[in-house]
Amino acid sequence: MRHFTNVHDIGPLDQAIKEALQIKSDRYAFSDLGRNKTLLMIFFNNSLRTRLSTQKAAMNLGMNVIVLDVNQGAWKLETERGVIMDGDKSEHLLEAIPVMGCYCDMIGVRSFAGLKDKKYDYEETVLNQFIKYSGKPVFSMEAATRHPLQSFADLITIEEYKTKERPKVVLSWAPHPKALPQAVPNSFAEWMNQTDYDFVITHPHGYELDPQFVGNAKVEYDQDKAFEGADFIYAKNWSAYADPNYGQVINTDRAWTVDSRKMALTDNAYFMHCLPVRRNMIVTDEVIESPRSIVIPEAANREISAQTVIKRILSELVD
Ligand code: AN0
Ligand code: CP
Repeated sequence: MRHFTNVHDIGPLDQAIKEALQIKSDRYAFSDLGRNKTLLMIFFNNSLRTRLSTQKAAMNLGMNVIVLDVNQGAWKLETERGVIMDGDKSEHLLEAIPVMGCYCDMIGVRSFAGLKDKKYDYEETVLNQFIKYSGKPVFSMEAATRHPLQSFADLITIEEYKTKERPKVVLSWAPHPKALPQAVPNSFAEWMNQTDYDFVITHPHGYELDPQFVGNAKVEYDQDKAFEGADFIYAKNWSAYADPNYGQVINTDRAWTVDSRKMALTDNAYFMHCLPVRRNMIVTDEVIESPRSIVIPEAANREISAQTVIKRILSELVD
């Protein structure tokens, strides 16, 4: 694997899960693989889990790690080509990217959707520039339309906790005061579509996701109905995808908050969320603190998904 930006880059999922579980059982087995190799992590947006888990994963493989928060200490970067740079941005991404590529063997990039220009976001303009101009393998640490390291960790978690061959997995929209990208739900749906789980998406009218990610999922507008018999509830807020409301908050109805009444409709489902989560907006204290909440083991698996991806990229590096 050279680049990792979506589910298709990782090949057969049963093999990827097997490899991930092997890594989890002995995470230092390949601690020489990354010797004298450097991972550069570039953050255009905030992070807690991705930053820590990816750095830990690289360290488990013996790598050196450099982290750059673009908005803290680096020059302000222009990302659009053709702009007359007479404003506050001192450097263009088209120089910054190949320079970054000089100092490392692979690059992880976090660059969220701007939520203003759907075409710019959905063409993955920033991530693709890293792939094109860095000269190095690139993996996504959440880009404009997907968060594949999260989705891979989610899949590993479901595989560990499922008690039925074909569990019912429900992705539920939940309210949030600020506009959030569609990357997490898009990506989760993309990965779930590659499994044979019974996969259902529920959200209010107006929150339809891009059909390329919805795939074969069943879309159910009645949240209670969607929750019936579920084995896993995966809650997430996202802003509207459909025009003319792209990137906007069109509903903050707290009737969609995941609470104990709704969880009682499920088949004793596990509760999942990628975190960070706003309590009593997305999910009540009671549900997230309940024994069926697996948000912490889910977050712990971020180290495992990152290590599997970095290990595969390292294995194919040509010196
Ligand atoms: C981000 C999002 O929704 O994409 C990151 C989630 C992993 N969340 C927030 O910005 C709160
Ligand atoms: N789930 C996740 O990616 O969290 P961070 O934004 O804290 O990295």
